[in-house]
Order: sequence, then C-alpha cells, then structure tokens
Amino acid sequence: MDVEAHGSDLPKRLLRKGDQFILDFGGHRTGHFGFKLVGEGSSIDAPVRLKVTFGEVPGDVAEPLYPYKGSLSSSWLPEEIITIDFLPQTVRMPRRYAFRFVKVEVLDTSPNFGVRFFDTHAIALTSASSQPAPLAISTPEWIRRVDEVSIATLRDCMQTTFEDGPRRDQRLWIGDLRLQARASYVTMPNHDLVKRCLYLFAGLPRESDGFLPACVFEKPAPSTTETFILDYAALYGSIVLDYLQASNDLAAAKELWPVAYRQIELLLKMVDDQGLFQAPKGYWAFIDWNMSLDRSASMQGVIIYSGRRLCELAQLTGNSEQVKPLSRRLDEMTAAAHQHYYNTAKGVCVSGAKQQISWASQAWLTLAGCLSREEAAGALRRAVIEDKTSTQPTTAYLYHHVVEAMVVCGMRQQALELIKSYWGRMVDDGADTFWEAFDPNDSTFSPYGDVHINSFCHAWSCTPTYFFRALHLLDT
Ligand code: RAM
Repeated sequence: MDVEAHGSDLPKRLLRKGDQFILDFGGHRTGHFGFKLVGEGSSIDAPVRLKVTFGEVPGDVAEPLYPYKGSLSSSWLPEEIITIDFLPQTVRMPRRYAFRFVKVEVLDTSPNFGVRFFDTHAIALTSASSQPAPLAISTPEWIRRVDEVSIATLRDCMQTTFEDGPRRDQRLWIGDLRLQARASYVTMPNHDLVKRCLYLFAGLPRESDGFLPACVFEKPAPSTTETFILDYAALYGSIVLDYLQASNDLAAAKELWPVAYRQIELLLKMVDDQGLFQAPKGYWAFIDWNMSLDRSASMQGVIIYSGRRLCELAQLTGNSEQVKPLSRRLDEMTAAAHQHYYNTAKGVCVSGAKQQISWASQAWLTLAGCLSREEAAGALRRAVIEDKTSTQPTTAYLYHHVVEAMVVCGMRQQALELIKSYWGRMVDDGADTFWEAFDPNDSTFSPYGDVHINSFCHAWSCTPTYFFRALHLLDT
C-alpha cells in the first residue's frame, strides 16, 4: 500500500462523481464507520450516492469483488451503497463492519456540487474490558508481534458472544469458542461472556435427544439450525472444564454437567464393538477444512480426548460414579486406537483404507493419550516435520491442535518453529489480525471457493498467545 496523503488532509479534497479514496485506520476494527459530509457548489440539488467497501486486508479494497465465485452468500461481501439526502450531514453507517481499510467511491452528486469528508472515524466495539501487558521486551520481535496480533484477533471477535469472525459468520461455534475462551483466560478474561456462550448452547439442544448444534445465532433471538458437527459436540464438556478451572464457578459447571455428559453418551453409541468410532453417514466430522483429510483416526482421538476431559469434569462436579463405565470404555477405545491406527513399522498413525498419513491423526491421537510420549514425538516428527507429502491442515484450528500435541510430548522448540512458520508467516504477509484460512503457498486459498469471502480476523486463529502465556512456550 502506498500512502497518498495523511488522513487529516482528506477535507482538503473536493470530491465529485467518479472520485474515490481508501482510508487506512492503521489496525483492524470491529465496529461502526462514521463521517461528516459537506456539500460545496452552486446548488446542492441532488442526493449523494456513495459506495463504501470495508477491507480487513488490502485485497478487499484493491481487487474487484466480482465476479464472485464463492459458495457462501454474496451478501456477506463487505460493501454498501448509501444515499445521503441532505447536506451537510453527520453519517453513522448503521451496520457493524470488520475493517482496517475503507474505500469510498462517489457514485454521483450532481454537476452543480461536490462533497468534502470531515471527521472520518471508526467506533470500535469489543467485550474485552482490558488489554494484557505486552510480553517482556527481551522476547524476540516476531513472538511479540504474533502475540499482539493474536490478542487483536481475540479482542475483535469478543462481542456479545465469542464470534467466529466479525466479518462472517458473526456466529458462535463450539470449536471456535473453545479456543477463544482458553486464549481469553490468560489475556482478557471475561467469564460472564464464556458462561453466556455455554448457556446459549445448553439452551438449544436438539429436541429429540439433546445433541448440541455446532453453532447458534444470537439475533434477533437465540436460535440454531440443523448443523451438527460430531467433534464440536464432543468438545463441549472440555469448554465447561476449562471454564470451571478458570472461574471456579462450580454452580454453573454442575448445572451444565448433564449437557456435557449427554454429548459423550450419544457419541459413544457411534463406537463399534472393536472400540472404534464410526461417524454415521450424513454427519459432519470437521477437524479441518482440508477436504482430502481422512478423519477416522482424528475423530477417534477427539472422542477419547473429550471423554477424558469429561471424566476430569466429573471429578470436580461430584459425578465420578456416573463416569466409571465411561472411563472403562475409553480405555478400550485407547487400546483399539493404538492397535488400529498406529503403524509400528512406520512409526506414524495412519487413517482410512488408503492408510493416509496426516498431521490431524498424529495430533489428535497424541492429545487423546493413545500413544506413549516417545511414539507421539516420533510420529509428529515424521509426519509433520520430515514427510513433505503428508496431509496438512488448511486452517489454524488444526494447526492449533498440532502445536498443542507437540507441547504435550515435549517438542516445545518444534512447536515454536511451527508457530513461526504459520502465524509468523501471516504477520510477514501483513496480517494485523489472524486469518480464517491460510495456505502459505497459495494466497488465494479459500474453503468457500473465493478468497474475498474468507474472514481475516478469525477466532480460531488467536491461540499463539495461549501457547506463549498459558503453556509457557517461551520458557524453552
Ligand atoms: C466456518 C467458520 C467457523 C467454523 C466452522 C466449522 O463456518 O470458519 O469458524 O467453526 O466453519
């Protein structure tokens, strides 16, 4: 981006039909955009029509958004046409936007007048009440920057719920919530917000059996859709446990216990006689947006991991008796996972008929405790670091779990290097909030068929700060 002029010089310009400018607010904001518009000429004899485009990244305002090829609704594209009837007028655009850049095009005035913009400003919104102290000055520069960007990402996703992204879907998803809540406890804790989100899910289970939806809409009134993600439902109890440990709110944890337990109870019905989880047809197992990923091994890991976390929650909420059979079942599933998914000869976990080697399988079976520490470290080293052909993540959601798995089996230095090569690379590419999807080799990658519908301030990407601050990754 070339700087053309300082923002304070904008009122010096008299703009007419066809003129345009791009404002740079110097950092990402979730919120409103306002300005004062003054007309100047022989006669203000028509409305002013403007096109306003909001950019989280330069491409949003520098590249045409059409033709749009994405699979998600084009109504998410961040642009508006507004018509201002009488001048002068103070304008506050009514919707909430996610932006660092704002492009304003004057579509028309009349031949008799032009317009000047005064007091262009952003009103930033967040429910994060405090900013954490920056990392020590002695911390390497790239780490401090990745930490700052993580925090800005979290801050701008913390609204009246933990949103997945303030640009799109602006929605509360279990998977995103879990990572955001964890990052928030060590940066900008807002226990009421986590609690509110947990209760929003608990209040909207599937009527027939209590299975939790993957996401909820908050407005105009809390509601949900027929979107169920097996791994997200499994992980609900893990969020309750984290919340309890962070807040000591035992009353809420006890009240939410039956909801958390019900998820695992339902998911265990999908485990076969051999102790292997079999996702029923028509159900969505997410893990990551990489569509070529075989999810059998990683789903086995998610279910065991979530079951173990549920058992921990049971201890703390006085429900240990209830989980005794579950604990035995998890032991069987753990043994089955090792036997079925760990290839001793290759020293890696494999998944599916084609024996696919992926980062996801190593990460989740490690986090589930299905491998010894040595096996896990060896598998992660081979699949993630050495094997360049293994199936990789496309989102930070899975990168997070790979980094966490490395930390769990003592690969702290490698975990740091992975953060540098992924999140650090986004910073090198100009990110001031972390992106929903990022392929270092393809800047146009999108899970939805068009990069302009991607979200560039995305909840599940905010966790490097959690690794630095909660898991003390810098103490290596
Ligand atoms: C997308 C969003 C969201 C995620 C789901 C599975 O719609 O990116 O963050 O949780 O997918």
